[in-house]
Amino acid sequence: MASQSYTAGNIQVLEGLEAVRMRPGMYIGTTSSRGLHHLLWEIVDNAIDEASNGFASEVSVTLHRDGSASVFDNGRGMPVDTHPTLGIPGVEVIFTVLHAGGKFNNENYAYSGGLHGVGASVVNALSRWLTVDVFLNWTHYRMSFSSQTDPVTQKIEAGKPDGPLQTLGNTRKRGTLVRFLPDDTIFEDVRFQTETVSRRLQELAYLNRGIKITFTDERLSDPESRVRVFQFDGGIQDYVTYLNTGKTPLREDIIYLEGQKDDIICKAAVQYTDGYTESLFSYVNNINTPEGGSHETGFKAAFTKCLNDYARKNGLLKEKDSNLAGEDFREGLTCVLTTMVKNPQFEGQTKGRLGNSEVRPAVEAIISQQMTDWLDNLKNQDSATAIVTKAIRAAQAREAARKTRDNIRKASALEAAPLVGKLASCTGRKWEDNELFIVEGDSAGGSAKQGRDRRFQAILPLRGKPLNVEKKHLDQVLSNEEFRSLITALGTGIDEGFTLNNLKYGKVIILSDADQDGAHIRAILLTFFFRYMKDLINQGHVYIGMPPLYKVQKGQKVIYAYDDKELGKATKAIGKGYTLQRYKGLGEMNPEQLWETTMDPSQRKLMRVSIEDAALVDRLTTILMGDKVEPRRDYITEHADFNKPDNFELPDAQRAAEGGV
Ligand code: 0RA
Repeated sequence: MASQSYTAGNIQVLEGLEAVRMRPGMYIGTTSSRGLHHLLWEIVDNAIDEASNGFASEVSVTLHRDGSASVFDNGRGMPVDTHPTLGIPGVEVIFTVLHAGGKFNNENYAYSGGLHGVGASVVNALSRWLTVDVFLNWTHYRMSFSSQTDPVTQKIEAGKPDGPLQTLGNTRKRGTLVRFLPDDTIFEDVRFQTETVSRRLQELAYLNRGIKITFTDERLSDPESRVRVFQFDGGIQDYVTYLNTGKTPLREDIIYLEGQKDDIICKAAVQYTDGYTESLFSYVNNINTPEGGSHETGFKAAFTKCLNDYARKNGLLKEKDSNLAGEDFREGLTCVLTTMVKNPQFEGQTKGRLGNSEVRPAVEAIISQQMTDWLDNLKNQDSATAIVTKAIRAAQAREAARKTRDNIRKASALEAAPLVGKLASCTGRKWEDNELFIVEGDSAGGSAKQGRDRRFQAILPLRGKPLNVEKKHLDQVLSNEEFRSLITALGTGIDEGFTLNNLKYGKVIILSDADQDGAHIRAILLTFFFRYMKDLINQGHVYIGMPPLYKVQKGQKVIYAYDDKELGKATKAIGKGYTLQRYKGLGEMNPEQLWETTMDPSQRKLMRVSIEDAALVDRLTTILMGDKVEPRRDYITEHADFNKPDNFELPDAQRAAEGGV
């Protein structure tokens, strides 16, 4: 990497700081837990940029017991010399002037995180205090900032320097250490989530080959999980191996494609499994693009074309055969695609799609050339043939599925004949208000049918365990009666034929027992939605109903408890002489109880299902649903509880009490 001389003069100055506290949402999107983590990502991204541009080899992130977070990199050290026009040290500019930073003149850093790049000053503005230690030229410098109340106006001014830049002494270290305490008057919740941070750092370590990222959570007492080190010398190839944990690869080798065209760098790692689903994870400047965009389009076009050409050239496709579809070549494919782009434009509702049109032809050219080389290589002929053979089979299955799907569409046009006797529909006309309960077992289904409010609650009982969709082709899923009922009931169609507009229920609620079997059924249903109706989850329509585990009763007074902690509270509240009932299953509750505890909107607890991190969910569904037992058992024992508190929907009554909508 170029060793130009960097001075504070390189930093462009655009505007002042105050605005950030007035409208934090404008800068970090939200003041929820997500926004809080955004602060940390901002500082982490800067450190990773320093490393990925070749100036640092290590990044350490620490969550401290006082609630602060710190990020260290062993890079060049932020500039401490005086800014030519502002007359203050470079670090001070970086942390007090909005939009300061080399990121705006693209000279110092070739590529940097586009979405998070709001600037370190935003982090300072939203922190109680922030300190930066710079180790540079054998000297240890420090500057600290904090919120201060103006003695005259009594206004809180955040991010003010506590004093001038200090010189603390000599050091042999090199780099930058930033530590900050998020302001609890701004954020709803100021606790960093161990797993959220850990996951993101692991992802960054995969995406930035070789960088050693150390994560320490000093708040944890368990020495095993306190310190985690992420370093992957195989980069995205290691990422693909990780994503395929629990899957069976078709071939051992991972196809690795890499190239640069103009300013665009593109890398892809691809491995086929014997499964049927497509898992393509794309990134731009280290930021996930779950909605795809021009880089994905370019990749897919090149990949499909190269493989079709290969199939023809080698007689696997005959003259009379039509080309295979892109999706046929992506069945069972796991791919990580990462692109570096200058000035990325993120589009779409969640800014999850890359808009830059110049990226498509560049990626297409890089992948075409690289993939052609790979296919031409003699040692890859077996793998190439296996890929084409698999795609041909996928095309046949797709045709079979299309026929079945058409049949289902015709069936639902005939007033959902196959549903008679199963679905108890509701009378309400407003789809948004209507709820579909998918209930485990006929007996619980019966109670639910009797206990419900039929004006807006529909019940679909499921008999036995549904088909495990992870291991099945779409046409097999479609010929399964339980799933057909579900698809017909929802009204949306499935997979390519899915249209959210036709959804008949605002909430789709999975109701299964709080035991192993129940969890399994829930996982199968979630996998089904995840694979074939992803937007149902993305748009927040899927919920998990939470039946209580205990009923504590004394005379007329009844308290339901949903876990052991609540049970403790309940028994204390109700006093001596209570009776305790433990529910083993939904089927043990009578209709009134089921209504009261699990279905009544004013009392029940629902958990909204979200796809925070598609890569994680994908890996989890494979581990939980795939055919390898080992990773599944390991996962379940490690993470017995994957209900994230963020996702709880409070009962209406409680919500009103807490002043929510
Ligand atoms: C030299 C010049 C500039 C910044 C840095 C070094 C630098 C920034 C960070 C952020 C985290 N660690 C760092 N280490 C070094 C200013 C010009 C620019 O922002 O590109």
